[in-house]
Parts: sequence; C-alpha cells; structure tokens
Amino acid sequence: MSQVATLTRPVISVEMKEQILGLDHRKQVGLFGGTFNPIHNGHLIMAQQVGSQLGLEKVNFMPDNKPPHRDTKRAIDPKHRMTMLQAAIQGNPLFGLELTEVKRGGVSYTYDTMVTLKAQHPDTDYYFIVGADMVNYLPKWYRIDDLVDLVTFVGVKRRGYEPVSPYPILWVDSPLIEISSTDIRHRVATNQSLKYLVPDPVIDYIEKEGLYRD
Ligand code: DND
Repeated sequence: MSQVATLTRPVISVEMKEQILGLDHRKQVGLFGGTFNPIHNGHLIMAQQVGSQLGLEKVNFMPDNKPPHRDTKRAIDPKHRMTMLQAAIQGNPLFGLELTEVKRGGVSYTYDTMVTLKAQHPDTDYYFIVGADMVNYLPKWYRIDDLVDLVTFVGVKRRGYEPVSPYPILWVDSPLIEISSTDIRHRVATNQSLKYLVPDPVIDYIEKEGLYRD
C-alpha cells in the first residue's frame, strides 16, 4: 500500500516541470504606440527592424485614442486610423494590433495603459518603441519615473535628434527614413503622390474615405 502511495505522489511540481521544459518562458512583445495619422512606411520599417533585431515574438501597433502630448494635433477618428493600421500590417506575422487605448477612450497616457497590460499579461515583457524625437520628450511623459519600471524603451534614431536620454533606452539601428505623417497629410491636401511612402491599401483607403483633404 505504502509503496503505491509513494509511486503515485508527484515527484516534481507542475511549476518545476515547466521550468525544466522551458515552458515558463516570458513572452517578449514590442509595443509601437502612436497616433498613426496616418501609418506610413517609416513606421513599418522601424517596427520590423526592432522586432527582428531584438528577436521579439510580436510587435503590436497601438493606436492612441487621444494623444496626450499635443493639443494642437488634430487626429482623425481612431476608427479610420485603426482601419489603416489593419490594412498596413496585413500579411506580416510579426505584426499585430493592440487596441486597448482606443477601447478605453479618453486621453491615452502610456503609464495607464502599461499598468493595465502588465496586469492582464504578467508573463510578458514589453518593449515600447519610440522614435528619437519622442525619446527627447520622455521627461515630460505622465509618471515617466514609474513607467520606466514597467517597460523597456526602445529608441530608433531619427535625423536631427540626438540618441541621448536621462532614461535607460535600448537603441536600435534602422535606416533613417524621412517620412512623417504631417508630410503625408500635406501631400494628400496638395494632390501629390503617396506611392512608396504609404502601403497601397492605405492609399486606397485614404482616397475612398476622402481623408486629409483639408
Ligand atoms: P505620437 O503621437 O508621437 O505618434 O505618439 C507616440 C506614442 O507616445 C503614443 O503611444 C503616445 O500615447 C505616447 N506618448 C506621447 C507623449 C506623452 C505620453 C505618451 C504620456 O503618456 O504622457 P506618431 O504617430 O506621431 O509616431 C509614432 C512613433 O513613430 C513615434 O514614436 C515617432 O517618434 C516615431 N516616428 C519615427 N521614428 C523614426 N523615423 C520616422 C518616424 N516617424 C514617426 N520617420
């Protein structure tokens, strides 16, 4: 009797087994937050470079609902920005969409978002991707001193911005691409071509919906 009892008792716990088999590995996920008004090929190139250079499992594009930093920046409805993102990332298995800020509504403070995401996904390490212009602006972000404990910031170089920061930043080299959403909007308003600056399905959507004409 006692021998049977000894044999059936688990020798190692489930946790130990998972450790041995490597099943408890933490997911490494990139988050690319932005207004994406609209998404352009510069964004896609940098996200791809960060994902592949850091060996991330996923890079999720995260459109904000209301950008926290610029009152003057009039972003079009999140519905349009989201649809353009969806069209832009289609067919790339590395890329995904994180819609938590749009669903939450209101002003999209990254700190609030990361508290929520970390609670929902305690098994995930997040890498928050920012252009060098945004790195310079980090000291002004809401609760930045707490936020740096929740994510690893990944900085992507951008012409005209020094890759320096008082905060810990993982710098990734990517081709410097001189495309900006402001320039894209200006081109639409002045009837210039977006070909090769923005993915074709996004160009089609902008035309179909008559976005950025004024
Ligand atoms: P943007 O509105 O600048 O995004 O916002 C970037 C992210 O920062 C969003 O998730 C915001 O919620 C968050 N943020 C900003 C300020 C304050 C706080 C949070 C806070 O919580 O207090 P854009 O759509 O304009 O651009 C997306 C990203 O792409 C940016 O990081 C931008 O620097 C970068 N980027 C380029 N980087 C290199 N080369 C280029 C780029 N074009 C855009 N050509």
